[in-house]
Amino acid sequence: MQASLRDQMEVIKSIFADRHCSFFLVVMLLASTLSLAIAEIHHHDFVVQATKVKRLCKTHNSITVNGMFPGPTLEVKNGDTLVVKVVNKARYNVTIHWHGVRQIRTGWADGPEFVTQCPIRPGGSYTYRFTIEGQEGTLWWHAHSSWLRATVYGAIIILPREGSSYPFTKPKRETPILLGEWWDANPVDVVREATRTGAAPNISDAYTINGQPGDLYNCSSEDTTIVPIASGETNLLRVINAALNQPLFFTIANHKFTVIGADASYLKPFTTSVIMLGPGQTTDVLISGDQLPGRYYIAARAYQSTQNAPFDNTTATAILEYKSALCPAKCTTKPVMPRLPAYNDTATVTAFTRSLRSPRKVDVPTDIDENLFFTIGLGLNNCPKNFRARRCQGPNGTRFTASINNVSFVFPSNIALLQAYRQKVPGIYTTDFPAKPPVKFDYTGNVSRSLFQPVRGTKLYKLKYGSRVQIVLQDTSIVTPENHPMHLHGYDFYVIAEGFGNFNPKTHKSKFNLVDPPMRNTVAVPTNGWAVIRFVADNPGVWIMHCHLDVHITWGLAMAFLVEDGIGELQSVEPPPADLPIC
Ligand SMILES: *[C@@H]1O[C@H](CO)[C@@H](O)[C@H](O)[C@H]1NC(C)=O
Ligand SMILES: *[C@@H]1O[C@H](CO)[C@@H](O)[C@H](O)[C@H]1NC(C)=O
Ligand SMILES: *[C@@H]1O[C@H](CO)[C@@H](O)[C@H](O)[C@H]1NC(C)=O
Ligand SMILES: *[C@@H]1O[C@H](CO)[C@@H](O)[C@H](O)[C@H]1NC(C)=O
Ligand SMILES: *[C@@H]1O[C@H](CO)[C@@H](O)[C@H](O)[C@H]1NC(C)=O
Ligand SMILES: *[C@@H]1O[C@H](CO)[C@@H](O)[C@H](O)[C@H]1NC(C)=O
Ligand SMILES: *[C@@H]1O[C@H](CO)[C@@H](O)[C@H](O)[C@H]1NC(C)=O
Ligand SMILES: *[C@@H]1O[C@H](CO)[C@@H](O)[C@H](O)[C@H]1NC(C)=O
Ligand SMILES: [Cu+2]
Repeated sequence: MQASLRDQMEVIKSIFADRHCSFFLVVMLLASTLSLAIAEIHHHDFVVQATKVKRLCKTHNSITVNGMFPGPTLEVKNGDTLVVKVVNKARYNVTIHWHGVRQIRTGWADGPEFVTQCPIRPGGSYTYRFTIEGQEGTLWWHAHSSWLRATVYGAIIILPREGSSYPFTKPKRETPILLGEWWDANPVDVVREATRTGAAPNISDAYTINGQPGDLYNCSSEDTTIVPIASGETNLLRVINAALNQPLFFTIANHKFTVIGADASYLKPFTTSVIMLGPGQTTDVLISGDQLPGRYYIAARAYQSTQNAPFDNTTATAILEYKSALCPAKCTTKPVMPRLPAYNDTATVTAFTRSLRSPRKVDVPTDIDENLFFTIGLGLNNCPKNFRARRCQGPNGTRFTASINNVSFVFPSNIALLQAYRQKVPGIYTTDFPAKPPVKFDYTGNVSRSLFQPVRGTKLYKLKYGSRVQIVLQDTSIVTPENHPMHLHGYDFYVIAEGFGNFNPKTHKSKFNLVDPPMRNTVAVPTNGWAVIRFVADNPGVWIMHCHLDVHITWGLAMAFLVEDGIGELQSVEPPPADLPIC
């Protein structure tokens, strides 16, 4: 049915082919069901280009979409189709990923460079076409090429479909809150320098809220983001962690949050004064204008789960401003500053993530077909004795690396994995990604130095269409334990349990929540701990799973699933679009 719906859309689109009209209403009578479906097709043009952006007293030639930083917000309804023509006028290769969009059968539009497509070269273009189905809430889009997503990102808002409504009282106002990370340098230079030296990349110079660092930074207070509210109203904040390398705490002075969704899935509402988001994650919260009219700081700063590693310890702020506070004209007092958790407050993170529940009983896959155990963590590559010291500036003359099950992922460089799979091009990848680590060890203990160096490889794990998959994601303490935000493309999954130390199948099964676990696309695996996720492999294609800390994906903390076609067209990947970039 989906295919015929798409065909009808194609026909209607050719009739209404008017690129200036950004979206239009299409009413479709589905002959097969005689039901009335209302879906829109939204056309957008994204021009990737260098733009002068001034932050922290200095102007940079940042790469943006349409000259905007952050980029444009895409607002759609559940069931709508997006057609985004991306034109690359920058001097870098680029791709765009629609983070969290399931891309059922449309893997060609997913975006990760050399996984589902070759990059859009400077001067080139590519039109991403996909339908958002069965998802509501907040997602986002970002570049999936080098570190361009530092400035190439924006919100995706998915409203309930026509005739349906929120599972909570309709908020008066809705505000996307994009948390970002800013370098007083070219982010592409920062990652290239790290790749050359083998050392950890330079830390950022600021965090941002909707592109602005806020009052606590030099040359920034004139442009601090203002979030309006009126006494008595309830507003929805759609919070997105778009930072490259840092999990962030987020809070507002004197105001409580009612958490109602994450990663475009609804949650059982609960209240808290602080939330934590790993990069890639989104959280929807309601706030009420129930405090004295005035100005209150909204603040974001680091949750730092590693010890002895340098990190950006600055604080981004925006201002929640009551409309009756008559600001800025008659506003003299400084906004109220919230108390933030300590940088290393893992207990607060644990309390928050343990509060996440689906609104009701959900259909968690049981009778697991694929029982996977993945160790995730860092590593160190030894350098030959006579190797130029310039290239081995990691700890003790090594180079940093990272891996899953001791395989450090190497991306192809002249074809995308999905293309290689469909065109049966040999020699690009193998399908022997290990289902468990090659060596059993005390993952979170004092790990022997002899285990630090992983092997490199482009290994995929093959899944039969429809198989029920469980993955235990186990952090290791190799080099340092760390909270890794693990993101799976093409799927949402249930997070059925998490804990600290080594996962123990005998004792930890009793902790599994098979009733109302939260559904996500990115799980923040506890530092020196583990998380268990489950999903049904019902979306054919090649789907990367990776740590959403860009520094870690750069070092190889990734792998990919190859999900085979099922039976018939509706269980198969669509043919590639004619304009799919080739290498
Ligand atoms: C990284 O930081 C070092 C030390 O501050 C600086 O010399 C270098 O230029 C920075 N690299 C980039 C690419 O900004
Ligand atoms: C802000 O500027 C002052 C004066 O130029 C300087 O001393 C200080 O280091 C700067 N602070 C930050 C956070 O850059
Ligand atoms: C942030 O880190 C710098 C450099 O390590 C340190 O000097 C400063 O005191 C730290 N600031 C805070 C608020 O922790
Ligand atoms: C967090 O950091 C503080 C100060 O740096 C330290 O005293 C405390 O022991 C740390 N807590 C944890 C749980 O590591
Ligand atoms: C580097 O060497 C020092 C001294 O031999 C040792 O204490 C430290 O643990 C080493 N660090 C790593 C990451 O291997
Ligand atoms: C970790 O193990 C090494 C030997 O494998 C030992 O030399 C070192 O003292 C141990 N460190 C700790 C903190 O137990
Ligand atoms: C990873 O593989 C390398 C090469 O076989 C080996 O030296 C290392 O000990 C392995 N590490 C782990 C954690 O399995
Ligand atoms: C850009 O992409 C092409 C493949 O389409 C690749 O050959 C080239 O190395 C890439 N350029 C950079 C700078 O990564
Ligand atoms: Cu990571």
